[in-house]
Amino acid sequence: MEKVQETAEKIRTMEIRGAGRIAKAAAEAIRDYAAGLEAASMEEFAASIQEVSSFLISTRPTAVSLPNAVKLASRYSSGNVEEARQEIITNANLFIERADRALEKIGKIGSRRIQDGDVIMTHCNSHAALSIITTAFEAGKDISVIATESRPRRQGLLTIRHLNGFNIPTTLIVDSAVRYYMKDVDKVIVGADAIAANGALVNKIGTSQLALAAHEARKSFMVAAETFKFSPSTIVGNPIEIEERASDEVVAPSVLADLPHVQVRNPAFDFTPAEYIDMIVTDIGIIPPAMAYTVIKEHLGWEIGEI
Ligand code: RI2
Repeated sequence: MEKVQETAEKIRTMEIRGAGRIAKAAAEAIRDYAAGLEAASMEEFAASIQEVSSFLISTRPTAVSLPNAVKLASRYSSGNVEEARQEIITNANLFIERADRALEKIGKIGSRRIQDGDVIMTHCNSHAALSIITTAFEAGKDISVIATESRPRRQGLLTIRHLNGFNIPTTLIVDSAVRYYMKDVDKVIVGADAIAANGALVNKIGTSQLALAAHEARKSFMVAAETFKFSPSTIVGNPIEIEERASDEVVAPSVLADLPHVQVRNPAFDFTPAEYIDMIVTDIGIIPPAMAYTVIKEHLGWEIGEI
């Protein structure tokens, strides 16, 4: 349980972050917990797995990759403790392998849509979006990137470091400069924390303003998302909860001390409606947002949603 708590704390404090990495870390935590779990009966085993699963899922509310990973990794059908344990270890490992392969596939598929000379704008720090960009560059395409700072946690700084490591020419801008620079952009590529059954995207706060500006300027807006970022529970009517984080990420508490009439809001994500999305690059191919329901139902297995 100690290791599970450690992983949960790292996810909560965002030491482990990015929807894909959170998912992999949770699958690893479940696997290792199951491997060492001492249970006198199947009931005890099931109750402990259930408790740890709920605990991990409760760390951050928005990225659907987290409950999807936990549910896929912790599946078992056997009524025998040793067999169920082995099933969880196998399922968790399978999930982790598939997650790694998914990033490669997204990179390969998405990079075919990138052309020589493209200027790509990206937001926050998405490993899936970066996979497309770096794969295209490594294939010899002459591209450059405009990366947003992504206030308040400034994950854009991770993005510019990553791109610099690949020798990709990169410009860092503040979030409010997105529309100003859109005229120079050919394609916008962002990641996803969740995609709803209606094709709406949930991603880092500010994503929807990139989408609006791209739409206005007739620039292509691509989303890079593994299939485990699609939300089964939206099919059965559950809304995706937007995480609101502490105000001290935005402004130091001392600044607010003598401002009793001021409150700070700090939503971590926003919604981008499907109509602003040209394509979603997934590990099973490029799809229009209208196909989100099909991905959930036919590929992901929508029974993992809570009905
Ligand atoms: P990958 C991140 O959320 C960003 O919103 C990013 O676009 C998304 O996860 C997907 O990231 P946060 O954990 O899985 O920084 O593509 O709040 O890396």
